[in-house]
Amino acid sequence: MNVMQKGDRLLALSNLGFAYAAFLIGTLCGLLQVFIRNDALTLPSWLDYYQVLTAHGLLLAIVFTTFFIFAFFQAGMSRTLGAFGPKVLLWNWIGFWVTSIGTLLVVVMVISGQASVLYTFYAPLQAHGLFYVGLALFVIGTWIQGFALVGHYIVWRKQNKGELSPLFAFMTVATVILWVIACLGVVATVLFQFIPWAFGWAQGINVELSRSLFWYFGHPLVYFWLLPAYMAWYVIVPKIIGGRVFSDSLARLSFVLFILFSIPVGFHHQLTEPGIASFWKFLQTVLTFMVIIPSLMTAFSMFATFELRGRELGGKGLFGWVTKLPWRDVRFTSIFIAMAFFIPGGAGGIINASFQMNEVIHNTLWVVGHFHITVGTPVAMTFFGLTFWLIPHLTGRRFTKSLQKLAFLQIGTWSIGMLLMSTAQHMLGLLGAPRRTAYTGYAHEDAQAWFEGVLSNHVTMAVGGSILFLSAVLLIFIVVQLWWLAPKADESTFMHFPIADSDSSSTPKFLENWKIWIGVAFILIALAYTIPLSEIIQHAPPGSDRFQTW
Ligand code: HEM
Ligand SMILES: [Cu+2]
Repeated sequence: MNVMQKGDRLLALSNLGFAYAAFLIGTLCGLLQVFIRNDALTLPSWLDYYQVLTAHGLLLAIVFTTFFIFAFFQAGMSRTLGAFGPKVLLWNWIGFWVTSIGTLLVVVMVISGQASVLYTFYAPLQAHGLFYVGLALFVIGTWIQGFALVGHYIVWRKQNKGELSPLFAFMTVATVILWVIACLGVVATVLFQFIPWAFGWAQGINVELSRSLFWYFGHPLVYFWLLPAYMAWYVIVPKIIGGRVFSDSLARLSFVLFILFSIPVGFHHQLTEPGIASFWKFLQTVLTFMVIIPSLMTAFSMFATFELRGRELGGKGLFGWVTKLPWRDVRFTSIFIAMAFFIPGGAGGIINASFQMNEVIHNTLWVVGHFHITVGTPVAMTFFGLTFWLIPHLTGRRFTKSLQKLAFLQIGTWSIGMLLMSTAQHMLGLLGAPRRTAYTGYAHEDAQAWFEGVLSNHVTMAVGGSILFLSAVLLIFIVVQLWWLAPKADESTFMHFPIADSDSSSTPKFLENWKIWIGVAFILIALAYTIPLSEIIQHAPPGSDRFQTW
């Protein structure tokens, strides 16, 4: 069994520390938002709602997730394929620093009030040029870290010719491939459209092209968040509960399908936009729904693992196995609750992606409710669960009984807070409350009355948001304890964090033939995007001027 070296652990911890710093500031912004929207708080004149909201979206959805994901990948790759060589370690560090510098540049521009463009930075809103430079550095940094991990994998494959790689490594490589292909869109729009435009080297900007390139990236971005959470579900949870990976080939196939079906689908975020013929929206919507296949494969494998383990432990009858699962282990329970949130989250996603129903919820608070029960809980709470076991293994400290109790309190409050906040957001959205608005007191009084229900109420949303923020602070407390203060663990145990063994003896080799899958991915992308993008370029209206509304 591999033992993680000190350098590798320091690297993972650095990414993790960055992630949680962003998490604390980001959730504080969230707290401000719920009070502003409910008219209980007015910001001082030097701070603007859209500045806060930009920080919230970026720090949580982009910075927290990405840094956490790389911490997880680095720890897991070093653990499963062996310690990083000096080159791999060096490139990981270079990547980490480039990502960090990009992030800091973006944050400075947002704080100085020159980039209140929200995390989607839609043109023709225009931020300071350095904001886009920061974004570009961020992406390049993640690519460097990603390629360093792929390099580590290539070395392993050379040394183990003809063998399938461990499941964790396979999934990491799949996620990095998805990320690199997805980022091509955002890199293209940032480098060739936003930077020349923001620095004044080019006059107008093709708004529809920039939005389309953004969403070419923006949808697979959600799979870049989800796949690491699925990795925890597929390869960590079975180990924690003492079970086994249900099927190695099914797990690999589902990841391959996620690469194929998560990219050529960005138009489902643009269903209300003119300039894209409805046929292409239809085609991409059909491809969107294909993702249900690997999603249900994942759900099936999880429950198969749970049931097999519950029966092994003596569970009888149709559901007797449920009670046998290790509910008192917070590392399992947190992730189980995270999965449960994904059931309404996924169902809501089907609604959002449906042409006609999208008309009802588009740009309303419903959407905000939706992503808080997808990325904000299933992904984030899986990461919390991972945090509870990852940090002790990186720092050599013990996850004591009292910390475990606090962790239960933390996931409990996060669940309750999120249920309140997201239910209120879904309901308010259905009744027409817009998203991305500070305070909606301008509506007609009859419409205002719709927002005075028990659940359809901005106050309910604020109560949920406050509980969530308390939960976030509690989590930071636990992180600090596990990092610096908890009692030291026994040397011999601490560096082996749990990763389930999987049996790949009957897994077909072609599943790890990346050339095939990258090829198929590009064919699908070309089918879905070539014609509509060339139409957007050929029939473009005059480019738009710069707008700064703050
Ligand atoms: C203390 C916990 C949190 C609270 C109170 C909170 C609250 C909010 C509120 C009220 C909005 C909507 C504002 C508006 O549309 O006017 C919002 C937007 C958003 N939240 Fe959260 N949130 C929290 C945690 C999270 C987490 C953990 C994530 C992701 C990992 C997240 C991601 C987002 C994103 C991406 C937006 C959209 C930003 C935009 O429209 O540009 N939030 N949040
Ligand atoms: Cu999407």
